[in-house]
Amino acid sequence: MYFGKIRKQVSGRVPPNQNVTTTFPVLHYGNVPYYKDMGDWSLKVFGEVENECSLTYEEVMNLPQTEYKNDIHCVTGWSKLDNTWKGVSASEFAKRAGVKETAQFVILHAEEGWTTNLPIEDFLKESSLLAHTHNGEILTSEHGFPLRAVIPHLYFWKSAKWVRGIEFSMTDKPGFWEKNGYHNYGDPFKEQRFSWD
Ligand SMILES: Nc1nc2c(c(=O)[nH]1)N[C@H]1C(S)=C(S)[C@@H](COP(=O)(O)O)O[C@H]1N2
Ligand SMILES: [Mo]
Repeated sequence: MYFGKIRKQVSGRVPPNQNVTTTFPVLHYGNVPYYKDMGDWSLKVFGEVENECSLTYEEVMNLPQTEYKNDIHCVTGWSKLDNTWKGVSASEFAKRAGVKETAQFVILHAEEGWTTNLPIEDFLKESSLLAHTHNGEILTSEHGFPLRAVIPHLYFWKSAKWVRGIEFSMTDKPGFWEKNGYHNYGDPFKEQRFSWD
């Protein structure tokens, strides 16, 4: 039946035990950074790369820009559909720095030493980006201004806000939530919420 089909499609988009919200909740550990002068901001790309580099805000904004529409899924149970993000493709940073073949993991470093980890294949996926804009608006400080990761196929805690460093690593380095009981990978469709899932 027509209706049944539609419903099935919609539910297929939402991972198990998630509720769709039209709001945009704010979730994080620690303080929101408010920048007065973007001259104090930089993004370091380091680790298993040929050319470690530090990019200014202006340099990041002048990199090739990309737009991607996706759904996001927070481990606390909300999903938000149809987010349009603008920013720089994650693979652009890998290309620029010249990632070595020895790199197997990416560690995203945010303000206050907060980190999260993911396999390099997940970071280099076409849908992964470092975004500065959400649904046509520059990110608010609460949502990660000036730059946040968006890794939509994993639970949203992997999408680090206030990113200041992209580390390519030979070894995996569990980040803040991963050390505090969350799953190391975090596939929402497999409900990999906690380390024991
Ligand atoms: N730097 C940093 N990034 C972070 C977090 C954090 O504590 N610090 N929390 C994560 C979690 S648990 C979620 S659900 C999302 C929430 O993003 P939002 O506040 O924009 O909805 O940010 C992720 N990124
Ligand atoms: Mo979260």
